[in-house]
Amino acid sequence: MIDSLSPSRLVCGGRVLDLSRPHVMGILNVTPDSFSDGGRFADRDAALRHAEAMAAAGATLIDVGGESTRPGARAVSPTEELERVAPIVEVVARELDVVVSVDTSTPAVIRECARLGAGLINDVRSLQRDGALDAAAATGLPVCLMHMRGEPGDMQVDPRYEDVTAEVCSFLEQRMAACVGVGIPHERIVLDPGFGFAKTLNHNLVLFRHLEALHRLGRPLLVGVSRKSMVGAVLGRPVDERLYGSLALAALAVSKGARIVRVHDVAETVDVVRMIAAVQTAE
Ligand code: PT1
Repeated sequence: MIDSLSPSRLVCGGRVLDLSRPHVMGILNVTPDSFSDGGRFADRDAALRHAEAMAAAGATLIDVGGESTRPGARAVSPTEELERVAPIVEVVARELDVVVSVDTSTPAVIRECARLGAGLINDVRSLQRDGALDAAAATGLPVCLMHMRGEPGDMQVDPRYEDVTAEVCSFLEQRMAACVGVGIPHERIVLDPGFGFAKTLNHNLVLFRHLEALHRLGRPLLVGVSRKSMVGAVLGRPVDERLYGSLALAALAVSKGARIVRVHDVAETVDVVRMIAAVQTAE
C-alpha cells in the first residue's frame, strides 16, 4: 500500500494532508446557546464565513464540534448534535479547500458527517462509545484518538496518575489496537495526549514536557492547548488574554514534533508554525 510506504501522508477522504510539515487546525464551534440552531441559514452562513477566514489565514483543517467538551460541560443528545454539526460540515466541505474534521463521539454523527464530506473523525473519547469504532471503520476516514478519563462533566474531579506520560501512552496504544481490531489501520490514526482532559495543571505541564515520548507510538501527534486553563493557570490570565501563552505552547508542541495544532487564533499560529517549519527544514 502506498499509504504505509508514505507515513507523512494522511488520506482524508478526497483530500490529502502532507504531514511532513506541521498543520494548523482551526476550531469551529457550533455549540450555541439554546436559542440558536446550527441548521438555520444565518448560523450556517456565519460558520462558513468563520471557516473561510480561518482557511484564508492558513488553516488546512477545520474542526467542527457540536458538543462542548471543556471541563464541566453538559451532554447534548445525538439528534441535537447532528442537527448542529451536519449542515456546517456539508457547507464547509463543499465550499472550501480544507479537511473538515468532525469533533464527535456519536456513531450517527460519524456516519452522516462522513457522507457529507468530512475528512477526519476527531473523538475526544477515542471511539469508546457503543458503535463508534464500527461507525468510524465504515467511513474509511482517519481518526484522531485522544486521551481522557471519565466524561467532561466529571473528568477534573481529582485526577491521579503514577506516571501521566506512560499512562497516556498506554491508553493510546490500547485504543490503537482496538482500531486495528475493527479494520482501522495504523496509517489512518492520529494521536492526541488530551491536554486539559482529566489532568491537573501539573499533569498537563509534565505531559507537555515529555511530549516526545509519544513519538514511540509511531503516529502523527495532534495537540490542542489553545486558550485552555493550563495557560490561564500559569499566567493568571482570563480566557481572552491567553493568546501569547497559547502561541508559546503551539511553538513548543511543533518544535517537539507535533504535526497538527488545534487553535482558535489561526493567523497568529500559522506564522509561528511556518517560522518553525522554515528552521526545521533548512539544510
Ligand atoms: C483537544 C480538544 C479537542 N480540546 C482534540 N479535540 C477540546 N483532538 C475539544 C481547559 O482546560 O485538545 N484535542 N476538542 C476542548 N476541550 C477543552 C478542554 C477546552 C480543557 C478547555 C479546557 O480550559
